[in-house]
Amino acid sequence: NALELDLRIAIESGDLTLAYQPLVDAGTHALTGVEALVRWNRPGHGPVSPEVFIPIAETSGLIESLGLFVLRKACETAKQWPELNVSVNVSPGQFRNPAFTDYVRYVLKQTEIEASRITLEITEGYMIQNPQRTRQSIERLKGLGVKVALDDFGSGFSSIGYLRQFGFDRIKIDRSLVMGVNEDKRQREMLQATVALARSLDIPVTAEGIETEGQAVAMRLFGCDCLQGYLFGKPLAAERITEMLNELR
Ligand code: G
Ligand code: G
Ligand code: MN
Ligand code: NA
Repeated sequence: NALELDLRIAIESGDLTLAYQPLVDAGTHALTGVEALVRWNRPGHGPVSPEVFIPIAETSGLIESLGLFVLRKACETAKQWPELNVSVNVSPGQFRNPAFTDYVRYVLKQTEIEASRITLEITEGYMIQNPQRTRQSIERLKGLGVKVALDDFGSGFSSIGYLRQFGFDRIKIDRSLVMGVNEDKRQREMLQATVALARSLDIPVTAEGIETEGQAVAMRLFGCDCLQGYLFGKPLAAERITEMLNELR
């Protein structure tokens, strides 16, 4: 179909861009990293959300080249920001590919980025279907020196058991949970317990979707060491991140 064809052309001609959303220290609110988020301005149509085109890339065999583009671009850009960690989303279709570790190794080498500054974010859906292979893939990726984070925790079927068994370096609490932290007592208690549990396994926790000071204070109090959300910054062009760093330097 037309959308798929346009997407194919966009990937081949490098017509996708990345936006970078600030990640801040929960205590000082200092910028510590960014999450890369892919953007596509479809000619003649305007911006298309990754929520729309990532699933299309998954079913049409484009996810590998799209993912490779995003990873390479994020690693190249990260070289300008030696003080920041850079997170990159990995979709199930990429993660499922047995060659995924090989191409991560290749991009790390090609871009000469320090592997420990890269975090790969994985959502839980795939893990539950293939726990054994997931564990192996995570181990191999960690062997390359990159960090691996569990994204969108609490949004679906994630079980506490996975946290321990898969060796994640970090978990990211889903925005849908964080939203209600100061409104609903039950949700607040569940969030608190979830963060405490991750902490008891020595896994650092990021809270996503922070939009108010109240949410920032609460999530810090519960033990999150890193915060992300519109309160600290929307996804921004790379140039804006560079400007922010220049003001701090
Ligand atoms: O950037 P935005 O908030 O519109 O992202 C919507 C969804 O698309 C989120 O779930 C986000 O994780 C996902 N997404 C954004 N960029 C990428 C990417 O480069 N790769 C993958 N696999 N998912 C992405
Ligand atoms: O699934 P993932 O966590 O990768 O999704 C990232 C998406 O969440 C991005 O599309 C980003 O635009 C969106 N996002 C980030 N912070 C906020 C926020 O504070 N509020 C809302 N509504 N969306 C956010
Ligand atoms: Mn993410
Ligand atoms: Na998320």
